[in-house]
Amino acid sequence: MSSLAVKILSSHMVDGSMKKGEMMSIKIDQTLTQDATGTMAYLQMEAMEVDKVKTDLSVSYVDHNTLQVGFENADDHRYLQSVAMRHGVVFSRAGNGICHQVHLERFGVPGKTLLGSDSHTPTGGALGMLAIGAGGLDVALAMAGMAFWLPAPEVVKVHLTGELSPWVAAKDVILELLRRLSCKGGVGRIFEYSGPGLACLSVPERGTITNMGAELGATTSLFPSDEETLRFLRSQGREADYVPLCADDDAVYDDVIELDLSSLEPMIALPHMPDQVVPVREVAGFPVDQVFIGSCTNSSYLDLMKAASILDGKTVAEGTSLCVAPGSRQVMTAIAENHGLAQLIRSGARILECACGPCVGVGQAPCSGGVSLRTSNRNFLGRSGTADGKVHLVSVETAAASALTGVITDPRTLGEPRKIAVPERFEIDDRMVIWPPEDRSSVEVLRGPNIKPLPVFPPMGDVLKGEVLLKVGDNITTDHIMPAGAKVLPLRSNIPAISKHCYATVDPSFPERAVAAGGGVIVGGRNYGQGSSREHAALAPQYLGIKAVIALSYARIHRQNLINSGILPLLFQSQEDYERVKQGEVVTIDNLMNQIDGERISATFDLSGDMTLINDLSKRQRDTIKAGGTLNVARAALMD
Ligand code: MIC
Ligand code: SF4
Repeated sequence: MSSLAVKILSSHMVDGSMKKGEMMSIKIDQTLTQDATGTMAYLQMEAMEVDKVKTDLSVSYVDHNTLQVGFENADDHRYLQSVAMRHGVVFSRAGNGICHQVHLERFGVPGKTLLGSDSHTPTGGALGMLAIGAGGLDVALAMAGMAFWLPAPEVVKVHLTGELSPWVAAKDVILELLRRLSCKGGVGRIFEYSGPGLACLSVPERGTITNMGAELGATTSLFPSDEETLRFLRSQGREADYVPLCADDDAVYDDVIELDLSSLEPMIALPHMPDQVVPVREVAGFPVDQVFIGSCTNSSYLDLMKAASILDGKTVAEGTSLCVAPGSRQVMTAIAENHGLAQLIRSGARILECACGPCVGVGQAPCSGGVSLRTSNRNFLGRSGTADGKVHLVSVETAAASALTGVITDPRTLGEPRKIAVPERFEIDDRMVIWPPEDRSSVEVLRGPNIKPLPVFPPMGDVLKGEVLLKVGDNITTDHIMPAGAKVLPLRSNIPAISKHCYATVDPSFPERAVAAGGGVIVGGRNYGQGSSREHAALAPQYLGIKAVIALSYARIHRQNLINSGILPLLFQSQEDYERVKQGEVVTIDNLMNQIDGERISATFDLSGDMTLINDLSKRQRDTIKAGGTLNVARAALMD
């Protein structure tokens, strides 16, 4: 009677309960980190004095901060490589590709659990693995051998029937789900794909869908491990990793979504949320300044060869810039050998290195107010590096078609698509992956000046008193709280410096005001902290003295990152209460150490009066807040 998700969860369960809403913990088989979150994760792991990682496999990727205009990123890379070798972590060098693409190709295993310090870790669900995104500290704990705690999720079956029509892609499947369910629609849920429609989706196409399950707010998404999985693993020389896995025929689900693939058409997410989805034909004809093909969502061999076949023998429109970033060195090599790279270059595409690049605002920012069509997964305001850039999310087919015409173009206007054969076996060359040595004891961990020590924080006192330093609305993303981009990303291993950029696009005076006030409180609306797993969106507020956030609801990863950082995430009882609170007033919570054990917390606002707030933390989370954050708890536990 079990779904595949429940089978994997229960075979890895360590503690807690699988009853919806309660907390459960699972054993983690594999971890991944990327450089932007990894420096913190390894600093935290070092602080826990872990000698060798306890997972079956932990991989450290360098794919985000690959632009080296100063020493900072290079310092980070050198630290990451040496700390990996010291502690038994596999290191994927800069140039080898984007973590999710490479992990799918080289390391993912059906039926295993993967925890990654990146919100798109669920990409691994394409292989039938239970792959979850988390903050760096949770990943550090998993590397230290501790179980991962999560709220027991609902499991939703997505039943696929029919077949995708020509020019309609896997991207359109997930855009359609975002249109139907919105960016909050997946919170607390696992999406499990099944049905006869699976047969037309290869593993990388499945990866596009599981990748963007993150934009639904889902805990993760997964596909069964079937003939397609075997074909993919064989193409990677990894057939030995194959195990067939699927749900029981009579599996019970919390909800079922029916999706007839043949009814879909090309879709586009309009600025500035991934769920602002409409059919491409409704906006066709609008001028496009820039097209970007790449990111962990759409940078596989099939994706890039599709783009090449559309662009073959033609030229990118005069007023449009096209940039292309292959997802991995394997993809880049294969498209080069099969003439796709030459076709792209001849068409005028600007080829970038195999990395995140424009997706995270590192290079290729569009012109002011520019329309950018991207195959990536996020289009939050300002994320492209241009404050008023208008990022739209589309399939590779729509992106390539639009690059040729210079206007938003429905790819169905292109005629017959060419058939693209995917190699039965890719060239396997893992020379850019470095395995730790047998004798790790003599490895020196190299810290350049960009690697700053972790700030240490005392536990919270018994009275929480502070000014409401900032009041924000619904759907605040981690990009609002802690922007990415080429200027800020190099500071990821330097909390004091990065904190100065906290809330930069919303209220640049926030960091200074917070320091002047000696810290305080943030008030948010619904789905507070959606988007990435970056724990800097909690570490920076913690550094600035933020003691609590009070919001209407939270995104899972950010909520846990707040708790890990010792920041109390409380809830308003109603929209009215949220509206009553004013920025600038002072909130006091007395007797906190007792109150925190209850589900209701009495607070007094000096202008709005008394208010009851909701505390939905588990016992473990309450203890974490009392101890001043997870690092303090973990240190104590590991040193026992
Ligand atoms: C992103 O897509 O926003 C990132 C950059 O990959 C983040 C992680 C980070 O901020 O380092 C994510 O998605 O978790
Ligand atoms: Fe990199 Fe973009 Fe994927 Fe994040 S979403 S991992 S920045 S490619």
